[in-house]
Amino acid sequence: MNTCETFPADFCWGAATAAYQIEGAWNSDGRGESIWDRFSHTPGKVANGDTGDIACDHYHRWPEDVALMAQLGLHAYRFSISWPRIFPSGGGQPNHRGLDFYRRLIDALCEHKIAPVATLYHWDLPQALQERGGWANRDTAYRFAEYADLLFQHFGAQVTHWHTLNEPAIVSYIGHLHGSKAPGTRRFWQLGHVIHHLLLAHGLAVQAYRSHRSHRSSRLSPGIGIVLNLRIGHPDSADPRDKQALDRIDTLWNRMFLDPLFRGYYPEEALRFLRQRGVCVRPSPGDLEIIAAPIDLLGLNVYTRSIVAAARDPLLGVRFIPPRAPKTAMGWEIYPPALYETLQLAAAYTDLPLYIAENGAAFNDTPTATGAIDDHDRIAFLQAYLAEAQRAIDDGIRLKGYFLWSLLDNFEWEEGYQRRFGIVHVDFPSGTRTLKRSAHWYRDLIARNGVLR
Ligand code: IFM
Repeated sequence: MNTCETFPADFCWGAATAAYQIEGAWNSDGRGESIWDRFSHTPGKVANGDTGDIACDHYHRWPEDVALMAQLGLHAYRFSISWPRIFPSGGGQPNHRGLDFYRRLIDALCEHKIAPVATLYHWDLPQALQERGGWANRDTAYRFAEYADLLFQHFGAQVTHWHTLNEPAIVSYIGHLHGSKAPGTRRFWQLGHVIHHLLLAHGLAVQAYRSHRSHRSSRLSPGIGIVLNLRIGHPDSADPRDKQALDRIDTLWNRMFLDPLFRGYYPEEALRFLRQRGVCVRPSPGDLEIIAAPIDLLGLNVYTRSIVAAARDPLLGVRFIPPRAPKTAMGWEIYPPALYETLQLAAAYTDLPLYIAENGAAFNDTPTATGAIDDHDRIAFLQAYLAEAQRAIDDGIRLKGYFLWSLLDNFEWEEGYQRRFGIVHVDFPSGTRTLKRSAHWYRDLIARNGVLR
């Protein structure tokens, strides 16, 4: 007989998306160009030459998407706001047609009693700001604070949670060092400025939020935080050099963000390592106090873990070993304890309410002859990760909610449309949405507030 493992009565069940990945309408209603438009329009950057020009056409189909969310019984919806829709050239006069779009979306969510959870920066910097140095330029942090301030003024009464940045480590290391994501630069020497200005932007936005807040009550108590993708790693072997490589990754990827946010300093080992390679992190007086100002919640994105070995790589001196265990279509190892270990790492830094802001998997979903999508592999993945969420709650970790990535199949960055993370299938040529089996499973899970085992 099945047993049902229930979650706390006030647990929040949601789903997540991001503007560039679903909206499309890339040049409609006054929207400016973003670094992702520029990147995806550059031949060779994205698989199959895919772009976010149309994506899921959510910009036009949002009423249908909100209806789907209501059908699933979501308590909350995590979406991101496209900065170039609001400030087409990064600053100056706001674009009212952009604000109107989010006004309509947020109103509709509220009408359906779905709490809006808005991310301010999910990677789509206005290209105009990139041309002035992007995140390597300190001024971008101030432009971000102005943008955030405007959104708090417009939507502060309805948006329950604000996330300042999504995954600043990806923006820093993959966008500015590895170069496989926009803006696609490989300027190691700029890395320290990029990381610091992202964190400063976060802190300045928190300051702006505190200066005018007004909120309705909902299942979520209102607040602001940041979303990190901490890297859970294990060494490839017992060789102490592999352990050292793992520690380096932990310092550069995790502690480089956690320490300034929660302790008010950058980790000395990271600063030394970067300095030896000509990378400087130069906070101005008062910056670290701004960055470490109290927040209300912490979001965590969890997918996999990394197996790390020492390598002769001149930059970081590490190598990521391909998984030997089962993996998703992204090539990422299916490793459910990553969810527990991530929460544990976060809880060592803070006793704030924690949210899984993204968790999910891409698989090669194939519709049956009748068009149904029986994504048992995704359901098994989610079930195993949610068991770890339950374990964390049982162990006293303050996990308050879970956002499944993703509501819809969407534009998976440099992988284009070939990777499907949605619990709702999107037929990209026509835009037709079809609930996968996992969507029905998630709806039932939400209704009973627990996982059947
Ligand atoms: O699609 C992305 C999302 O934009 C950020 N977190 C990871 C997801 C899967 O790669």
